[in-house]
Amino acid sequence: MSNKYQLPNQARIFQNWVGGTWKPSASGKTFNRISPGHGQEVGQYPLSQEEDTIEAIQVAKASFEQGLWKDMSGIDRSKIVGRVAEIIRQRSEELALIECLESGKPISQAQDEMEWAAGIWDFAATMCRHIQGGANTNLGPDMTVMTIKEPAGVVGMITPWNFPLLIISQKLPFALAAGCSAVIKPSEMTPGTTLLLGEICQQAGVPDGVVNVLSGYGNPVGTTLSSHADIDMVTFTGSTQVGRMIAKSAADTLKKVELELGGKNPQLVFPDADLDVLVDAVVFGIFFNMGECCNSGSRIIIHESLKEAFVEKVVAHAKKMKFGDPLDPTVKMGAIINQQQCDKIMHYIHSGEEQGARLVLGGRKLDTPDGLFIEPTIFADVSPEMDIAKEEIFGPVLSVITFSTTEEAIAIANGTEFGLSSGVWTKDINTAMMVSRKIVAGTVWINNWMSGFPEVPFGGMKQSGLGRELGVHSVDEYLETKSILIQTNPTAG
Ligand code: TXE
Repeated sequence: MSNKYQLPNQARIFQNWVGGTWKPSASGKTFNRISPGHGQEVGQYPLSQEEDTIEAIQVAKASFEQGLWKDMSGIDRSKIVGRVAEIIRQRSEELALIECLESGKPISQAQDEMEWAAGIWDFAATMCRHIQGGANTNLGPDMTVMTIKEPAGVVGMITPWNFPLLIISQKLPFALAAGCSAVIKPSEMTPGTTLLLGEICQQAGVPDGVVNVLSGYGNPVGTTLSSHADIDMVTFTGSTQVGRMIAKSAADTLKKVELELGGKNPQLVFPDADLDVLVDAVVFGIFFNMGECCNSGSRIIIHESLKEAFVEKVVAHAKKMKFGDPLDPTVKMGAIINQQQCDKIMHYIHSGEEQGARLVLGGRKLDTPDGLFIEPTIFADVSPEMDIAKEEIFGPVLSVITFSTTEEAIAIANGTEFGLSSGVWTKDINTAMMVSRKIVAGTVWINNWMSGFPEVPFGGMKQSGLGRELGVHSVDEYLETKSILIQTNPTAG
């Protein structure tokens, strides 16, 4: 099979997107990105500082106050947001290649991600036409109250490296549907597609200044966004640790805060589950995107009667998965994002061995000259108090834990600081529903893992986040409610 995706001969040069035009950083300084799958420089980006960030905030604020976007009718905003989806599809090969090279993810998964992202813009386009408030005439004959919806203002958006275009597409189109302006800081590992999204928005018809994108580091760009008085709301996806810092920093100016954070997601497997269906979903759920996924199904909590059969099947299935060069269209698992993340994953693998878990697959970092690869890794005989059972590894490491009673399974599932996603595998609807109600998590998948639709809300309980993305109510996160109380027949005294 010929591969239309090739490693480019030279790094692509990117600029910031501010006020509808490409701009270097004020200092002229840049930083670069080495592809984790090939060890080659693939991008150069402006090293933005506080002054670049403040300039972008002022541009966004001016666009908001001028009302070029927020005062446009929902009908017109809907057409423009829908055109963004079309352009993402038209440019999907270019965008997928950038994501594959910057992140190390397999090209086939990068292609799928472009289609998911476009699908979210399609959905958000419909939401533009559903922004409306209410009226109350139940407060006496001379009192009419209107509640109207207004955009929250200028939104700072800070995103991670694991699904760059998808994650910004869970935020920006809904903010645009609400009428907001935005300043966006993608991860310093993977800024390329988000910078291009600024240009795509302009091509679709978003007025200049409404969408601004800056490349740079968490400090100073992210910290300026989370603390600046002219940012009305901050939305963040990333680590729980940085999420806490952002919430604290936003507190000084009492911004709205929306956070999508980490997960240590359990899948509960009951004795009547169909092991063949389950094994396929488990392998996908843990090794998809190299396990660098907040929704990674990293904990299997399985009834003790199924353990040995499950371990045998899951290991055999995982061994069939091809891993290697992210540009190979048949590869299912590519490179780890960077050396630091590799070290973190290897630290957890060693801790699993030291704390007495049984390594049944993988466990090694491969010494390739130009890439950061860790084998698909599975641990059996994991107990709930081990670090690999409690902490987010964010890598291709599956932990298999056993239970004997349903109460015990639920207690193990709920026994971490996280509450993002979860799963239940059983043919018994009573068990499925009872467990779903008792698990503390924003999502429960029954007999599937990681299905998702723009229509379905997504987000975390406990320390996995604040607020929800996607779904028909996601636009509400970017709206303020104003109550207007109208007295008719006013009388003195
Ligand atoms: O994330 P960070 P990193 C988890 C995962 C991973 C760990 C570290 O466990 O191993 O986080 O990854 C910006 N103020 N997840 O270091 O640091 C930063 O520049 C404002 C889970 O990449 O959270 C980037 O744009 N912004 C996760 C973004 O925050 C700051 C996805 C995310 O960076 C900042 C990724 C600050 N003080 C990693 N510090 C998920 N839930 O999907 C950094 N940033």
